[in-house]
Amino acid sequence: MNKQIENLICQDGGKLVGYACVKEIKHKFYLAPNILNGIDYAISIGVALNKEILKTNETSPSFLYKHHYRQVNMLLDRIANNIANLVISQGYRAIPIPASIIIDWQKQLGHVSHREVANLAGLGWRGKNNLLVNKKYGSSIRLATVLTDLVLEPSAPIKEDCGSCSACQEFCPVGAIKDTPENFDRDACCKQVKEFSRKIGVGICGLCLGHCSEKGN
Ligand code: B12
Repeated sequence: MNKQIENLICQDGGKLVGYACVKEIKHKFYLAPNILNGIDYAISIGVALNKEILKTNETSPSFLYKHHYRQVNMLLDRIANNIANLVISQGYRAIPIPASIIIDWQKQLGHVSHREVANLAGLGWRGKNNLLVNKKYGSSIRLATVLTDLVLEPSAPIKEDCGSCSACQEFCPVGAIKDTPENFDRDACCKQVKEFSRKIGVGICGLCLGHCSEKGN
């Protein structure tokens, strides 16, 4: 089954895949317990962002990036849906979690933290910029998750961190990136995203993501 999952992800344009047991973190998911009953595993999927497009985010997010962001979200949702259908066709349950839906605007929460699942599934580590950082692509990746009752052998977690690299830090317009991910200033980041939305009509940022080393697709 793993091979079939990986082939399908690859065929659809996904670059990263990992498996995790989410039993210990599923109480944090924004889904009713009856829906999560028996659902203890997750497939984490990563799609790499286009390096050249990220370069257009010099001091503010570009319209090219805004379009790319939407397209990659659509791609991730399609991949997650296709994977869920594959798993369901084998007699299991599967729930594709959308790449980028906020269901609690006050607390800024999605159904599931894709970053936390991806971290458990060995896709990367938690960077200083509070993003999931992958060894090959840096943080220039977007993520989706498929929850399932199919028992999957968990991938080995990556025991690394950003070390002395702080390449992203100087590009954050509001200084939200500190020396540890725990100290990341989420409120300042949120405020800046709203500011970009008001000023230039692009309600995302992505400067820290594109300046995570020179990695990317
Ligand atoms: C709401 C939201 C935002 C809000 C608030 C973010 C927030 N809550 O931190 C705003 C608008 C500010 C925002 C900004 C951005 N976002 Co955003 N956002 C989301 C969204 C939709 C929900 C986040 C959520 O539910 N958080 C709930 C809390 C509990 O989880 P958490 O924030 O992931 O992590 C906390 C805990 O889980 C814990 N933790 C425990 N273990 C681990 C392990 C790791 C690896 C991490 C990072 C954390 C962590 O620490 C964190 C506390 O700060 C997710 C999609 C999703 N469903 O995951 C995308 C998502 C997190 N965003 C993403 C991105 C790329 C961005 C931006 C770069 C903008 C952009 N789109 O270009 C910026 C950068 C922000 C930053 N440096 O952290 C990507 C991250 C990809 C990656 N490589 O990590 C996601 C996963 C979307 C996706 N489908 O790929 N975002």
